[in-house]
Parts: sequence; C-alpha cells; structure tokens
Amino acid sequence: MNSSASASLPAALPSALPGVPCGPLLAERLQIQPEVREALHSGRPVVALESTIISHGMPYPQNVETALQVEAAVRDQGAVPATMAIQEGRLCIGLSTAQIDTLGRAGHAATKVSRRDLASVLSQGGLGATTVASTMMLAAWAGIRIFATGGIGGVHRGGERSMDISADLQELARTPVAVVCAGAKSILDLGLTLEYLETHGVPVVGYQTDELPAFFSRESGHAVPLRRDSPGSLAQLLHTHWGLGLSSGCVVAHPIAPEHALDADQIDDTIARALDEAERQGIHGKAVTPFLLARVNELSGGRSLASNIQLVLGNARLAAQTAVSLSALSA
Ligand code: PSU
Ligand code: MN
Repeated sequence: MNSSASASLPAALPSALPGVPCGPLLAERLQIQPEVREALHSGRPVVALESTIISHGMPYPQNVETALQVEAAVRDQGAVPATMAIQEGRLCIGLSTAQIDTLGRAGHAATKVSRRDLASVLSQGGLGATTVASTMMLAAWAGIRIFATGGIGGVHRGGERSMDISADLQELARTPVAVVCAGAKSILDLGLTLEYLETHGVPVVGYQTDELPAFFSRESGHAVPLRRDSPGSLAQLLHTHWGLGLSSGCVVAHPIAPEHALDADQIDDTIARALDEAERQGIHGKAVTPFLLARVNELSGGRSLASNIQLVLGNARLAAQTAVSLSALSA
C-alpha cells in the first residue's frame, strides 16, 4: 500500500473496540455522556441499552418507566448504563431522563434505526431509536462490550421465501458485542435463526439452560449449542473469544424467571393471530416487527407487558454482572 492510501485511512477512535471500522465523522458525531465516558476511560463496567424497545417495543408510559428501571437495575449491580439513540445529528451514548421521556412519548414517530438507516437519520438531524443492530454499532464505537435487551430480531417465519432476516443477525456476525436477551419471540422461526447464527460463527450461549428461550416462555424446543451457569464463566468465554481476535458478537440467552413466564400455547395463539393480521394487511420491511410487537401487546393485554418488563430487568442485571466480571478480567 502506498503512503497516501494509508494516510487516508481514518485513525481508530481511542475508545472504539479493536477491529471496529471507524470513519472520520465519528469523532464529532459520537456524543458520550460524561459518566459513561469516565467509566470507559477508567475501565469500569458499562452496559449498552437499546431504544427501539422504548419507542416501538412497549406502549407509553410503561416504556419510559421500564427504561428508567432498567438503568437503575444496571447501577444496582455496579455498572453504568448507556442507553443509545440518535438525536440532533448526534450518536448519543447514554441518555438523560428527559431524552428517554422524549423517545417514549414519540413512540412510532421516532424513526426505527437499523444499520441501513443510520446515516439518513443522522444527516437530517431526526430523532432515531436504535435497534439491536445499531445499538451494537454505537456500543462498539464507544468501546462497550456488553448490551442488554428483551429479544433480538431474527429470521422471520417463512424467511426462506420472504428473505425477511433481521439485520440484527448480520450485526452479530460482524460486531464484537455480547447481547443478553431472553431469546426471541416466536413471531420468528427460532430454528432458522439458530442456523443463521451458526453459519456466521456467532456463539449462542444458554444461561443456566440447554434450550433457547422463547421470550415469554423458558423453552422453545430448540437446543442451544453452548451453556454457562455464572456471570464469571460467561465473562471467561467472552474474554477468550475476543482475546483471540474474533470479530463476531455473542448471544447470551437468558430465560425469563419462572414466576413471570407465560403459558407458551396461549401466547403462541396470540402470536399466530398477529402474524395472520400482518399478512392480510400486507405489512412488510421494517414495519413487520413493530406491528407484531404492538399487536401481541394489545391482544394479550397487560400480562404479556408485565412479563416483558420483568424479563428485560432480569437481562439488565445479568448483563451488568457479566460486565463487572469482564472488566475484572480485562484489568
Ligand atoms: N423483539 C422484541 N422487542 C423489540 C424488538 C424485537 O421482542 O423491541 C426490536 C429490537 O430493537 C430489534 C428490532 O433489534 O425490533 C428488530 O427489528 P427487525 O426485525 O425489523 O430487524
Ligand atoms: Mn425484517
């Protein structure tokens, strides 16, 4: 390579995770909250949190209440929360309570931003809520390894024909961030989702389980390839994965607590109905998942929302414990 070509390569951000591509605009567009910046600087544990779950995943005001409880749960375990969003041309790493409230009230008026939509929303100064995929990107640019959410996107039912495969899976294939989730809702084809992740070299680790949980319920009938039973052993696995220079992320599948789990058959009927409505109304593209999430919430009433909130809180606690263990290993 000649010297002018190498001179034009952007320098990595000081804070970005190793191996993550960084462009020159990031230095001015990345806005890291002081508390998060300080924690990252001193090697203290930080947990990334997404915001599409706030704008498109739950109704107001429970979405805002949950987002704030999730941040508190992360703090209780000794880590610093960093909820992500895009606002006024900035990639925001860590939000104020007012910013979380704005997103929660905006709901579907906020743009759901995945990798594809990032530059568009940023360049127009709009309000963007980050999905699992774009939250992983922002986390990687800021230097955050661990991320907690409810459920990841995946291969939709019929995905082998529709090609409706969430960009979350491709992001897990290329961005070195671990996502602690309760598996995925059975709006998806969980078997195909696992196959896709296997092909792309993404470890899927059951936390105290041998089965991929199905969000509202602890079992899906699909075995997970890996299992760990403590935050410390999860951290060991992640430390080794990235220590080898592997560039993929990781799915940590944490089943909902038994006392909050819903009956699988009952929720499956609700999901089947929501899927049928989406098909009849010709919903497609990025609108599919938010439509299904909203319909499942409406059709199943308060019970599914209460379970949803509890599983997110549980994931936040496990993610924070894992981040604490990982930062001790990296010290
Ligand atoms: N599944 C949920 N709750 C959510 C989402 C998925 O149970 O809030 C959101 C997440 O932000 C996820 C996104 O990244 O939907 C996936 O959207 P799509 O399938 O369009 O990639
Ligand atoms: Mn899709």
